[in-house]
Amino acid sequence: MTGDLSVDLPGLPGLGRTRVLGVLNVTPDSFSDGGLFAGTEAAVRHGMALAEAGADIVDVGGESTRPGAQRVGEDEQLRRVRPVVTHLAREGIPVSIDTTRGSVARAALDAGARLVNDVSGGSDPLLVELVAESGVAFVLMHTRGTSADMSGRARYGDVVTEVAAELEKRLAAVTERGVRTDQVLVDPGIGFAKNAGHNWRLLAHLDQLRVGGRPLLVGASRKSFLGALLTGSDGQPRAVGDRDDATQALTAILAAEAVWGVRVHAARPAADAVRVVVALRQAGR
Ligand code: PMM
Repeated sequence: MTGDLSVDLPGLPGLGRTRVLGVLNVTPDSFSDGGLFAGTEAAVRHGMALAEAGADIVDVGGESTRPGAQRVGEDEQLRRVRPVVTHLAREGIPVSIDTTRGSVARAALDAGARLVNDVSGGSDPLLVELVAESGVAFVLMHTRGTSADMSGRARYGDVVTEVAAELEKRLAAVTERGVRTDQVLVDPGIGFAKNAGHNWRLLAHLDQLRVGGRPLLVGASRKSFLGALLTGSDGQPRAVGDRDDATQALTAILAAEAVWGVRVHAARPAADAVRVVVALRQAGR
């Protein structure tokens, strides 16, 4: 199965295997690693460690998107992410910028980022314009509403067909504004306006989510549906930091399904899982 693996994106030619995006949240409040890498120096060190551990791309974000999180102003986001992107890009590490704001994306591209990861699906016209003008690779993610109100919007008849239809609409909207289809990666937005059941359904039907024939990025790492699956004998969800084994299991499955990329907190187990899949695929030829 080649799936998304033969697809080239601008600035990110195909590797013939699933890519690992390492998460670098330069935030005090992200749900799994909030506060750990809030300072520039610690963030840069962690970004380099992610790359060394096998991340193909380091995804730098300056605003937590967890349900109910406060919005972060432009100046503060820039203060958080710009020096980190600059430093990592200078080290030759491919960087993506996780932002919904055009101004932040612009500063990150100027600082050397190669991919714009927008969890709002193109809500800021400035960001869409920038992506169109620059021709950079672009992650178009599915969500509904904002982090303040998305939990209440997790209502679907058939989640797979509705998410696919809404992604298609978003894809049409950004291509109408000048983004080329071949710049776009699509992402079902695991945990964004979805409950655990919705997330599992989407993961079980990824083939229907490659809208416009575009490759998939999936971010399931450490998310709460895994915590809920791994409930302990005390009835409590498994703690965030203890969900990497389940994340790794998913990575292996996603890599075997030939998704373009996985967005994960722990790079080494993900990179190892991808290598296992590659070895099996080669042995089966
Ligand atoms: N999830 C989070 C943040 N950014 N970007 C994409 N493309 N896909 C995701 O699923 C996604 C994302 C939230 O997770 P975090 O707080 O662990 O970064």
